[in-house]
Amino acid sequence: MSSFPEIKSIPYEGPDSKNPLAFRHYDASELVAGRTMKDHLRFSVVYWHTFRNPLSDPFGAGTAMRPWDDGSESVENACKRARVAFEFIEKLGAPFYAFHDRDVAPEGNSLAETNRNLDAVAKVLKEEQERTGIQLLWGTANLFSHPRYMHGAATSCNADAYAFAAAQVKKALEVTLELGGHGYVFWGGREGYQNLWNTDMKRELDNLARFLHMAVDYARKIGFEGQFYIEPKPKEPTKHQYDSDAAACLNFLRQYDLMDHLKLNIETNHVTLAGHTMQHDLEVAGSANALGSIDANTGDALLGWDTDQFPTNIYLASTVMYTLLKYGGLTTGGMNFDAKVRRESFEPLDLFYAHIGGMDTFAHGLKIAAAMHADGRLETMLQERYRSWNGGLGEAIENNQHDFASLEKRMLEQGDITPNQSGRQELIENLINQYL
Ligand code: XLS
Ligand code: NI
Ligand code: NI
Repeated sequence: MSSFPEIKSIPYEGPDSKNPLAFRHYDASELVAGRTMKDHLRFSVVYWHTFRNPLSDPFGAGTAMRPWDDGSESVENACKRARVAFEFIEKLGAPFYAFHDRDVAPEGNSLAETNRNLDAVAKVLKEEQERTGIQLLWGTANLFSHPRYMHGAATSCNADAYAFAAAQVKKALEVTLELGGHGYVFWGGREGYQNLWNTDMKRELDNLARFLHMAVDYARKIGFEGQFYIEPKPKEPTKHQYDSDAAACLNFLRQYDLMDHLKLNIETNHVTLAGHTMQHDLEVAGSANALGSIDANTGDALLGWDTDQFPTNIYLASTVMYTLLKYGGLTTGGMNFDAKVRRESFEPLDLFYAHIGGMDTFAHGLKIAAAMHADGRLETMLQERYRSWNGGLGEAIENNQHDFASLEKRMLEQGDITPNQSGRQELIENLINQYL
């Protein structure tokens, strides 16, 4: 029985379409810069928001109307929900999905029972993947919802909680492997602190790194070849999350010899919470060869928390795609909609509108970004700005042929610098608007 009987599948109808249940820009098979849109964008639907979020807020109960869900924490309900999820993703036409272990299957009364529950639902997920061709972008473990993780998981003060988390990740890795997952994400749910007076930060970070090494070792041992990622976020739920932004994550990975194993999964709303632009963190990750995947959502400039809204801003999407293309595009990663509909958008149909909007925004952004690269004027202006480094003094400095004494000698002879040139910011901003 269909849970979305009024919807067949979302077609591509082109920019002039007035049909709200059609794509105006996302045409999976259209070639852009030599690659299909499907391969460029690698869209992924998240299980936790789209199928598990009740749309509650701190002031009120959930509003989500999900007729297929009986609200129970039974394995039967979980299996049924999994079938509905695949009907939705298939009709939408997204090639990937992502989940936490506890999104798909209920926690049991013991770890053994919980693992059995997960195996039972994973069986359904596998059947549905085979039926539809939809693939698992990445798996992950929820190490933050259960009260046992009140002090964190891999950074907990309680060694038993650490051990439980290890067992949970071991199982999540096995399931991810079984489902052919392309990757595995660590978002540090409660890996951070509320108060430094009761926190041994050095010890917690050492233990977190040890945990990640153990995860990578185990994954390789069982034959998992997917990409690992960590996902920066500065706060929420803790006051300070250790993986606070791309630069902090890279420093951590370098310090603990993990750069070969993990890339970054950058989420728009997290980056803005950290006080940066998405372009900033993508550059930080990209220039360190660690740009792995994107959690595509957006925050609200007037609200200081992780509102996880669907992305609809074409300027932002074009910027993201421009930077992604600059660094070679997505390979193992994807454009994962870590986003939820608003509490007032409680009907199943709203899930379609939300995803169609997000996919079209990024497809549109991709076309704009590809045009910007093909035209090349932005790149030319950037290169122009650094031309003093392409020969003469700049080239000699970059070839390490100078030291402070030789540079002083040169400036004493010259007296002062050659005049600076304009940065042309306004001209560049005007130019960008020409492509939109
Ligand atoms: C929470 C995170 C989370 C991760 C997966 O803010 O975005 O949803 O993406 O654990
Ligand atoms: Ni988030
Ligand atoms: Ni996320």
